[in-house]
Amino acid sequence: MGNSYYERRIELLQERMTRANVDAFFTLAAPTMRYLTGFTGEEGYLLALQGGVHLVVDGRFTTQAREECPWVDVIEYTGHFSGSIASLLVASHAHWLGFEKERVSFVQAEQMRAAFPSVTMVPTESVVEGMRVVKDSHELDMMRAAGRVADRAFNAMIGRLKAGMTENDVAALLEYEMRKAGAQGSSFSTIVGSGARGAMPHGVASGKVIERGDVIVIDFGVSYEGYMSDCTRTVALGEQPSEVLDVYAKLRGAQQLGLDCIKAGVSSRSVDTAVRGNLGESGLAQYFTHGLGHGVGLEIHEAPRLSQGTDTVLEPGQVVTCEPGVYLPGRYGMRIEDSVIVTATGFEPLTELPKELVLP
Ligand SMILES: [Mn+2]
Repeated sequence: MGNSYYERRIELLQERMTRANVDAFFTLAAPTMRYLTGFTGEEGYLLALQGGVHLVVDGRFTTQAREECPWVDVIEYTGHFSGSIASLLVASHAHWLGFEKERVSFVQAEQMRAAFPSVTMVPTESVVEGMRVVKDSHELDMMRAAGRVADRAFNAMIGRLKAGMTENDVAALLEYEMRKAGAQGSSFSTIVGSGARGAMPHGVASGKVIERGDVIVIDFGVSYEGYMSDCTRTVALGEQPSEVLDVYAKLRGAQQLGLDCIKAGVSSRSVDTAVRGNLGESGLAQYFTHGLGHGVGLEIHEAPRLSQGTDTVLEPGQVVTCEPGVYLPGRYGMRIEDSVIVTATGFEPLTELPKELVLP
C-alpha cells in the first residue's frame, strides 16, 4: 500500500460511506481525487468501494496516475468514462452510489443515471469535504511551506514595486517570483488594485499605471504541492494624508482583534461579529462589504466560513483567513489578510509579512 496518509483517508472515507448508507462513492472533483489518492491530474473519475479505490482516466493521464498513486487501481478508458465505472459497479454488486451533489453538474448526473442502471444514485454532501475541513499533519506541513514560499515571493517583488509600473507588471513580477520560490503557480488570479481600483475588493490586476501616492491592495496566493496560500497586504507609495493613515491603523487594529478571537471552540460567526463591531466603533463598518474569512486548503475557498451567513465551531487543525477590508468607492481600498492554523489556544500564522502601510 502507499503513503500512510492516503491509506488513512481512504479508510475514513469507507467509514463515512457506511454512515451515509452507500456502498460505492464516486467523484470527478480534482481536489477530492488528489486528497484521497495523490493524483494531480485535472481530469479523472474516482470510484471508491469497500474493497478498494479505482481511478478511471484517459490516455493523457495513465502514466501519471500509475506513477503518482501506485496504491490505486488505475484504469484507462476509451470512449466514455461511464463504461468503466459501470463495469466496476456491476462486478462489485454495489447498490447505492454516493456522488458529490455540489460538484456534479445536472448533465453529468443525468448521464450517470442512464449509464449506471445497476445502482441508485445518492446525492451526498460533505462526505470528503467534512474530512478535509480539519487538516492532518502532512497537510499542515504543506500549508506552512506554501506560506513560506508566498512570503519569499512577496518580499522579492515588493522591493521592486515602483510608480510607473502597471498593476499587471506587479502581478506578473509577483507570479514570476512565486514560481522561482518553488510554487507550481498562483492559487488565483493575483489582485492588484491601486488608487480607486483598490475599492473593488476583487478587482484583478489591470493595465492601470501605479502612481506615486496610490494605496495598493495586493491579494495573492501560491499553489504548492496542491495546497493554496492566501494573503493580502496593502501598501502605499509615498507620503499619505493623515486620514489614510488613520483608516489603515483602525483596519489593522480590527484585523488583529479578529486574529486574537480565533481559537478552537469559538463560533466562526462570532469572529466576524467582533471585527464588524470594532470597525463600527470606528465608523467604518459600512465600508466592510464582505465576510471576514474562509477556510483554505486544497482549494482557495473552502469550509469553514467566518461570516454572518454561516456558523460553525472552530476546531484545531482548521486553516482560516482573517481579512477585513475598508473600501471607499472612487477613492481607495484597503485589506489585510492572514491565513492561520486554528489551535487549541489560539492560532499559528502561516505568513510573517510585515503590515506597514507606507513602503520605505
Ligand atoms: Mn482570502
